[in-house]
Amino acid sequence: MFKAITFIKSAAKVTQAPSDGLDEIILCGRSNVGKSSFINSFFNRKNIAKTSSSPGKTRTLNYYLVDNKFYIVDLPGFGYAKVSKAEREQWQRLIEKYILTSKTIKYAFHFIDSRHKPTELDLLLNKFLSDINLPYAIVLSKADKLKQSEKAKAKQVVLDTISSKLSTSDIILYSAMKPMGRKEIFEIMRKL
Ligand SMILES: Nc1nc2c(ncn2[C@@H]2O[C@H](COP(=O)(O)OP(=O)(O)O)[C@@H](O)[C@H]2O)c(=O)[nH]1
Ligand SMILES: [Mg+2]
Repeated sequence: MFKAITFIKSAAKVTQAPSDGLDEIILCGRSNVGKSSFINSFFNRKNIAKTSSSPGKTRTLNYYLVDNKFYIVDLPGFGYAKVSKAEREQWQRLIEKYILTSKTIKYAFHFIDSRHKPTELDLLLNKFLSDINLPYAIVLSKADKLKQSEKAKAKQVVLDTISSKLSTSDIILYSAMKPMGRKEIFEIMRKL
């Protein structure tokens, strides 16, 4: 596993991103899907990323440096109903601009709650990622809440709804509470 993770900064604008040229792996998906919990659990640090039961809190790009080698970037969550449309569009522009202009983003983890069907916004995000040819995997979060029989079904739902060249190995069941999905994600990061 990785040795150290350090919170570096929150950037409200693309221009505030680190400029050291290190590779980045981005975490994207809806608010409240478990992105911050992923960072805390995967890197075994209880509170390095702030988690919240009231969604829509992450409004910045949050940079975490791993082993002084690469960044994990926690992106603002999208699709939370209680923020205004204008505010949501502002987030979307920030994310798209950031992904399109960065030369250091090497991979994306697209988080989807394993208990729910991908939303319209998930389909848009997936299309965006495949259109720009950024390699990615789907992380089906909160998989501890699924019964054994529901796990394969959850993967199948993603394969059926998201029309792209995904294979089952690109869909990872993850839990922040139980050891599920860590090896697969570690392997992806290690290869990068
Ligand atoms: N059961 C369960 N709950 C989770 C898991 N990951 C996150 N949560 C809960 O989901 C809520 C939102 O998590 P958070 O990490 O803040 O989501 P974010 O908005 O995507 O960063 C919190 O109440 C977490 O405790 C998980 O793997 N299993
Ligand atoms: Mg968060």
